[in-house]
Amino acid sequence: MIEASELILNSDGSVFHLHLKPENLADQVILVGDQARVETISGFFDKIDFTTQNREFKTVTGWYNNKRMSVLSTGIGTDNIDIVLNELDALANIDFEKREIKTDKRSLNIVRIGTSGGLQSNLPVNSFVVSRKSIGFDGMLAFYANHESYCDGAFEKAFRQFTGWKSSLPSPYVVDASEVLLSKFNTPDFKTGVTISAPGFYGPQGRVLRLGLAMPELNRIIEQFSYNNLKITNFEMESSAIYGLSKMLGHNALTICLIIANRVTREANENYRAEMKKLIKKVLDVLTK
Ligand code: R1P
Repeated sequence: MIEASELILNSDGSVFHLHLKPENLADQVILVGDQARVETISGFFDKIDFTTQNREFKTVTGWYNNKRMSVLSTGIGTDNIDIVLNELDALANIDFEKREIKTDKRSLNIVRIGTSGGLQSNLPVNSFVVSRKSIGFDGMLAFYANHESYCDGAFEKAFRQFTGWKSSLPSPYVVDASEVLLSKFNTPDFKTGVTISAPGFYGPQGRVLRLGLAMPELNRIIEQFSYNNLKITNFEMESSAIYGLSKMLGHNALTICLIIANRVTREANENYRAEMKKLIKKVLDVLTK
């Protein structure tokens, strides 16, 4: 029995932050950071069954190409992802009436469509990047027992050594995407890469406005790093926790990002919404074909 304080349900029976009941959630889930992107995606739906919002967590469940899907906004950061992934899993795998874990487990397909900054000069603004692996600078997964067995320890070690990682910073963790989802996006429209999730937009991604950095050369070193022919391609703020918690809870996860800035060439496209719409349409089509 999971106590009321550990799994908080609202008086209407919905889960505490997401305000969803189990029947509101489709097996195909699309996560976005921005609430406005939920509207953009559900604008492609043929039919809408359900809409709700609490704080930054806005959800629309509907149908695209005869497939039911739920699109929901997570807000920014892996701390929000801890809430979203745990509550999505609770909706799928905990009986809310008995407050017990179900014996038959439901596995969700979780695809994040995000924006991101490029870390290689050959990755122009407006590219679509699928994250084969995510590197978490955020430290969130370390709060969970046995998380190491879901991570790529050899990659982590090589990265720490190459960068001269400072022990005062959270130790980076590395988790793989779902192979099943990754294979669907193996087409010329998408580049594949390795994505860092940072626990901040400025210092943790090497941006200097008024404050100096603990590791001032880190982005330049990251650009040089390669391991088993994999280069680090981009920075965003959610994938590591999505990949880590999905793997631990038995869900499939993949992140696909539109590159809206390149940190090496110093370009940015702040008017990215038309390109984002193209990416959304492509992803929806791949997921439903
Ligand atoms: C930062 O501006 C936000 O944009 C990126 C980052 O991961 C972070 O959430 O993704 P979204 O556009 O999906 O929010």
